[in-house]
Amino acid sequence: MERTFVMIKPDGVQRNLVGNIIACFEKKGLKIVGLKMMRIPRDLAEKHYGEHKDKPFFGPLVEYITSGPVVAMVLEGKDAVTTVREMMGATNPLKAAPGTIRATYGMDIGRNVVHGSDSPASAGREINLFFSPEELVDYRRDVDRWIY
Ligand code: 3AN
Repeated sequence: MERTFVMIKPDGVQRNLVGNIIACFEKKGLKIVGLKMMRIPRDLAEKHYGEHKDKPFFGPLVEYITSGPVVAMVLEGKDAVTTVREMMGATNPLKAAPGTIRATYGMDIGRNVVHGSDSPASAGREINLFFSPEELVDYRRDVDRWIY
């Protein structure tokens, strides 16, 4: 089974969307194997968004993501990376397909509520950045035989 890194960004926490967003992923069938609330230290934010360091929005992006607590999680399931990306919708909430998380809850590209890894390679990198191996829980769900 594939794993992906997902984060409810500071706007999602401030707007009381944590439960709704986690419920979307749970109801879909994804399994939570890691979950924590945290404040992102500046150096971790800069590493996480390293690929954007030359973009004009890099400074504001780091400011925003470190501005308040986030909820970080690792979700597991068949094609978890693509499944989460499809459920989130396009980066710009205005372009996100109706029914996606960003279309439902977002208004602005700089406040798009949720992050999800864009490839299995990014997922591996981001999971390692945010979670230690002991924080990830290996367990079996009987319900999986009804999901797959
Ligand atoms: P995604 O989160 O959909 O993978 P990326 O990796 O292109 O999108 O961008 C990372 C984050 O940077 C986005 N979630 C968004 O918060 C921010 N971002 C991307 N493009 C812009 C932009 N043009 N203006 C402001 N913020 C942006």
